[in-house]
Amino acid sequence: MPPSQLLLLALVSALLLLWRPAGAAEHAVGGDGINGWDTGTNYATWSQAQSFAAGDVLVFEYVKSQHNVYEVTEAAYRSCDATAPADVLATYDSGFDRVVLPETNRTYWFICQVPNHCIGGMKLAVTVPGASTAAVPSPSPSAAAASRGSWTASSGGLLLLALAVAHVLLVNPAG
Ligand SMILES: [Cu+2]
Repeated sequence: MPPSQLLLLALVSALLLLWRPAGAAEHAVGGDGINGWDTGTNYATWSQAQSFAAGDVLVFEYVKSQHNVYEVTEAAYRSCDATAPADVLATYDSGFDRVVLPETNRTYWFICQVPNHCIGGMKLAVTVPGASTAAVPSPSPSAAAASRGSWTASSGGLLLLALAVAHVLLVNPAG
């Protein structure tokens, strides 16, 4: 395969990774792949690099029976102790768990409940921000949709630009 085609492939692949359809985004916890949810990932760093909106989906992917996902209270998240039933809000153990973040202005707390895994770092806090001003409790659905829409439009522009560049490179290969 000539270098120009490889470049095009790389460009398209990169754009596909960046691409998000309008509406709810999916977040592969810890990155794509079967070991996204494991003991070797810094989830504070991962979470800070994401931006979450109400309706977004967390996807926890891991080897079933080696890990699990417990949505817990903040206290249980901080102590890594989810033995009190009242501290457990939801549990998942399919190995491919999709968890919707329904509300704005709320932090969601997750741990792996397998012994010592939470202490070992398998704990995730995700905050869905509220409105930017304190006077408005939550953004209206139309405002949120408009903001998502413009984001998608700018992605579309980026895609077209990159395709145009790739086309020029293909038509006039440097080498
Ligand atoms: Cu685990």
